[in-house]
Amino acid sequence: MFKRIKSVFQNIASRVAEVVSTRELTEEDLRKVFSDVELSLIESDVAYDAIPLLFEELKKKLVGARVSRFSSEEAMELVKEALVDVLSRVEPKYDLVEYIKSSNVKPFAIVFLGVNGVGKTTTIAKIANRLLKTGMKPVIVAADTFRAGAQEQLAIHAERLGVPFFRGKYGADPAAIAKDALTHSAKRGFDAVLIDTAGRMHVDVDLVGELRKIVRVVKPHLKILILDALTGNDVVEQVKYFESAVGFDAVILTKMDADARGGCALTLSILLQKPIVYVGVGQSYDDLELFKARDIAERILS
Ligand SMILES: Nc1nc2c(ncn2[C@@H]2O[C@H](COP(=O)(O)OP(=O)(O)OP(=O)(O)O)[C@@H](O)[C@H]2O)c(=O)[nH]1
Ligand SMILES: [Mg+2]
Repeated sequence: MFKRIKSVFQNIASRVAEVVSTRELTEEDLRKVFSDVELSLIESDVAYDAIPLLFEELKKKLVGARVSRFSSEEAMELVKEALVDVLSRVEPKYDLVEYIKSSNVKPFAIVFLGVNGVGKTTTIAKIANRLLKTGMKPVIVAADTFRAGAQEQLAIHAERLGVPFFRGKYGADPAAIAKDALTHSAKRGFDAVLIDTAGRMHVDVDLVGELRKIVRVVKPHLKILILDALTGNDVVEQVKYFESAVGFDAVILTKMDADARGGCALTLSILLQKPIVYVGVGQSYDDLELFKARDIAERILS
């Protein structure tokens, strides 16, 4: 995991260590280090636009720093703390599932958004699993009446988890299905309604209209954008796209376990300004973890 970004940050840290063990680090020193590693940062999926901001953040912590002589460990620690600061910008204040449980909102409606294949359906199953474990009763709704097989896939998860499942005919109005599911869930005392939507490609204007309608009709308490850590730089485009299509409140970053580059989380922590409520770390239901800035910084600089 994170092999690429790891080697870039180890390089930054050792270069910083070299300086701070003899004298205070200047802005110029750091600029030099950054210009040397810029390409490697980009190759690790750190978005180009994120680099100047990353520089500014590290500058706050590192410029003027001085450690005792020959202590490269202390210098590493400084870089790690700087990284924790950066990643903390997207760390959630609450565990979402705990938050739903403690809110008085019932049923709590969440619409999940994201382009094709990022892991929406899998993540919904993971969230349902987490809700079940805290004693809540979720229902799952397939508001994807577009892609063949989408509803069956969700139905299989629902059955395995023992969670009620709502679906409509192919081509039916997803907003109407979602609304029905919500009304039904309110009557039956369910705690949360998890709404899966069709994966949207950038060019699909019709699907944008459909998404807007779902949001207008359902009035979800949360809209969560699912992003795939393997997407690379396009992740920034996806954020912009969904922001302008319907907006969203939080992100779940999937496939972190398979991410050899590692820059995606860093890019998001700089450009997103919304919390990453969970990260996906595998294909089974329990593979959903809280986003913890310190854990990730430690994985990068271990
Ligand atoms: N390794 C790993 N694989 C994941 C993770 N999350 C999802 N996947 C896999 O990614 C693939 C796509 O996941 P789906 O949940 O079907 O994605 P989707 O966004 O619903 O796709 P569409 O409905 O086609 O838009 C599946 O093979 C999942 O098992 C994760 O955190 N780690
Ligand atoms: Mg799906």
